[in-house]
Amino acid sequence: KPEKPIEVKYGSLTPANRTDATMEAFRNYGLGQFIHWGVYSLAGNEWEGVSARGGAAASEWIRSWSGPTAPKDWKNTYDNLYKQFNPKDFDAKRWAKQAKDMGAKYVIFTTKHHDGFALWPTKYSDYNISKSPYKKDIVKQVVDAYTAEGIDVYLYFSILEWNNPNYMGKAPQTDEEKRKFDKFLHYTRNQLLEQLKNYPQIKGFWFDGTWDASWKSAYEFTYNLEKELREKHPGLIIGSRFRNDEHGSRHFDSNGNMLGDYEQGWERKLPVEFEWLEGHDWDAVMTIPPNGWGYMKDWSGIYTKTTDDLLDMLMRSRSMNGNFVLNFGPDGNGNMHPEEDKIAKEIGEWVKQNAEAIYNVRHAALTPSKLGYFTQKGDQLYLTVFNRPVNNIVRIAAPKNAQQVPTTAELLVGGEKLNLKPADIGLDLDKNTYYDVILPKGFVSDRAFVLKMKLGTPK
Ligand code: JFZ
Repeated sequence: KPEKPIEVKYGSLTPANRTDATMEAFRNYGLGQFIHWGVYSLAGNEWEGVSARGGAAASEWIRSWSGPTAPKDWKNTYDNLYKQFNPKDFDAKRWAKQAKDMGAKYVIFTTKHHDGFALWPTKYSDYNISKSPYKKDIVKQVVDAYTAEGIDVYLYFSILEWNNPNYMGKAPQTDEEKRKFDKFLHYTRNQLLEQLKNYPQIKGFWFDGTWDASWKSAYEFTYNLEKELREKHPGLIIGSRFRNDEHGSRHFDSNGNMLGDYEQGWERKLPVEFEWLEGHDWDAVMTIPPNGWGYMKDWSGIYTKTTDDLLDMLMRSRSMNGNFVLNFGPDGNGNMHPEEDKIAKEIGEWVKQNAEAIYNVRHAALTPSKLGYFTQKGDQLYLTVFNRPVNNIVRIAAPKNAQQVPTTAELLVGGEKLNLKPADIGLDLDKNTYYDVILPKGFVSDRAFVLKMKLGTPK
């Protein structure tokens, strides 16, 4: 953010922290699902001597991988794989049911990843699902099935296309390049308007592949396109990864105003302190393996996040006003990885029991706890305890000047009333006052558990 505002013509088009009902619903989602599905799902992370295995490799990028055992014409082989795309077990209703049972309130679905293959029958390119043996519109099935379950749909859309001759990484220079890239821009606009027209139920777009100099040079076009999309689809939600201003500033314009409705930079990472967010709306998207969003056959030899890891990330996100979006990479037949099935089920069981602490909650103005994460709804305070103290006393710190402090406590699951008392530790240690919640004798919990407290004025 500059000391003095500078001139920005193609800056932010929307106010910070929109107050309309659609955006308010976004803030209340809590948990979302991401799905990466496409031609790369057929290949998984190993195909004909090409390997996208290990910590950093991402299977949806397998087209870009090479190596000594790769076929010479690997990219061409990949670009013809869609002729085998015929997912015999694909059932969008089954996915939607699983997402619902997991507790997801929104889904982000890859309609077209970097390889350019469209999972809907787009009129603007032949490289699409209608040319595969499967033929049917996958995006429509996903949109309909999730909508029927009451789950809001966001469409993932990669701008960057690896095999599109009109796409280039660098800013177009020659007249020929300019002509080609202009074609590409209009093609992109057509596809987006086509999606809005075909799938009017969607709540937003999740843009990706917008980092190249070519797209960055098209700031006037992308500014007008964002405007047009919003006019065509009132309430549309777009993250900060769509475009940049004329100074090349991405996510935020040169005056620090967010480009879009929520911060879209939290990709496989989470904020540590609430203050980092400066009040922005945000979500975090997360893989179960270290990296890799598309189907990975083999999960051995890498650390894959556990249900407890993921619940921790969910509640950490909620405690800082963010949504947590967990990625799934179904295989080429349309089946989730068995481990994903298991995790979805386990998350769902926990989320169902502790829903009150997860949905429609906000950041609580208490001193962050090392034992877990606070969330708040009105005068209800929740502490989800991940690190249970050996003495069974959950000590809570409230700033000395706090308007509201915990007055009563109970276990969220089961409702057992707990003893809560001010902790007079006989020392003026810091800026806090302390309250102790005593866990009942014999209390056991396999996973994190939630303390529900009533907030009131300090005595
Ligand atoms: C992108 C894709 O390249 C990837 O395949 C996947 O779809 C993911 C969700 O998005 O990867 C990114 C994009 C942006 C960042 C990191 C990885 N980023 O801003 O740090």
